[in-house]
Amino acid sequence: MRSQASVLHLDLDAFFAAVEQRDKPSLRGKPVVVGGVGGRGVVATASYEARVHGVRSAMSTREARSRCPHAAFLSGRFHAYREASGVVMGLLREVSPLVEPLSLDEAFVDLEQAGLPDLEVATVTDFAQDLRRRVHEATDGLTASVGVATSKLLAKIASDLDKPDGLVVVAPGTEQELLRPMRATIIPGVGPATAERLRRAGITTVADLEEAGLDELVRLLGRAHGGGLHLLSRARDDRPVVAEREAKSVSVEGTYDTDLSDLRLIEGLLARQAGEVATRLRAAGLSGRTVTIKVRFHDFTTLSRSTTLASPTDHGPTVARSARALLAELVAGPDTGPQVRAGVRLLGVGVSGLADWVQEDLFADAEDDGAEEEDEELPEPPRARHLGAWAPGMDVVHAELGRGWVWGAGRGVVTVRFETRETPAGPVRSFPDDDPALRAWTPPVPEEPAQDPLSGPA
Ligand code: TTP
Ligand code: MG
Ligand code: MG
Repeated sequence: MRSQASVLHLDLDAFFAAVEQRDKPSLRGKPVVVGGVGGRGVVATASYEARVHGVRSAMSTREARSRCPHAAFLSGRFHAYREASGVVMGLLREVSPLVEPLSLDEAFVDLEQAGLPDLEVATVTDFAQDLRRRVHEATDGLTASVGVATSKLLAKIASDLDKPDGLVVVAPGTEQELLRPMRATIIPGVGPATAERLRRAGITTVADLEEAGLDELVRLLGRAHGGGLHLLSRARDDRPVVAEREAKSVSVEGTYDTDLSDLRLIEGLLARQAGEVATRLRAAGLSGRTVTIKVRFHDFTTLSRSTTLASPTDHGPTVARSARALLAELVAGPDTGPQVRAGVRLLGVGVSGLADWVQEDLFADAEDDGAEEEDEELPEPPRARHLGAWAPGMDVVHAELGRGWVWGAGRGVVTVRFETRETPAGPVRSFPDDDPALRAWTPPVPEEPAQDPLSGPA
């Protein structure tokens, strides 16, 4: 454990919902729920106004609607969340070269590298307040909660203690005092199964963990897990803040007795492997952005091809679609095409660049309703499919009335509220849902300019 409070953890408040409230002035101060809005949708997050009514992440949208019927239920806008995340991470990297993002809305920052005059509690407190103010300013109004402590464990716990819009600095030497009364589940690695096993042994709080001691924890949970918990329950945590986390990956591959040359068969096998990879990702609560295929030819040369998605996925059809596109590139290649046709003896699919949380695929509702995971015909990208469908919350632009967002749609009518981040709360108007004056709006700046060779600096 460090002797000074030099680890900062920042987490944005009600992130997706806060971005929606920022961009939709009429929803500020109101209950907002972001998630899958269809019959089997799940809540990604809720504004604090909706949480008062008991709405929580991962709850079914159906349940959320019954608890808070007057909330605005919005499907997400990932372009806006990625943009806001980029602004915040950029700001953090300005204050320290050592920033470790954990998800779109949270990161550790190593303050030893931040060039502060010292790391006394008063100094880091002022620094953290200033950082929160700068995040608010740079994002046009999002709030962040921050924890500062001697370790990652305590900094992350601290950032959650005074949410939303809070700051907690844990003075060095007070860590165990803070942890003792907390539930054992506050310690990472104490999931529901471990918690139940501990509970049966009479262990429910961190103080109980501490009293149990190393031998008892090892007996209950095994050497690695028990040993780890023993240390963490005593606030002993030396894990460094690392800027580039090792890209973990999940992959599946198969070798074949006879060389495969039937393209349809190869595609089918890739799709099946993609499904297995996705199942493993979901089982581990992981998702990743980079999809890779690996192919070994009849002459044993092996090559791999990768592609990077706009957002992390753990969805079989999405992985399969990317894998198939990569295979198509190989087939089209002047050198690789003939090799594929001459026969393939190993195939593999992997996903890497894993997030340690599952980013809800907010558009997955419709896909999960069908049996598309097994379907040979892969679906269109969800985003494109839904663009015509006027999903609630999506950005639109009207030829005369300008920009707004879809308030609701159905029975051939789409209702739009005309307002943006920069305007006051705006008026609501309805249109036939095939009105040619109304179209989906996407941000003007390409998010990955590298993909478009023509969009260099003018
Ligand atoms: P969190 O930081 O866990 O939650 P939050 O920012 O919405 O609220 P809090 O104030 O408690 O920090 O997650 C960040 C975003 O990640 C969240 O806004 C939506 C998304 N998310 C999901 O899509 N599914 C989930 O199950 C969770 C927990 C989050
Ligand atoms: Mg958050
Ligand atoms: Mg978070």
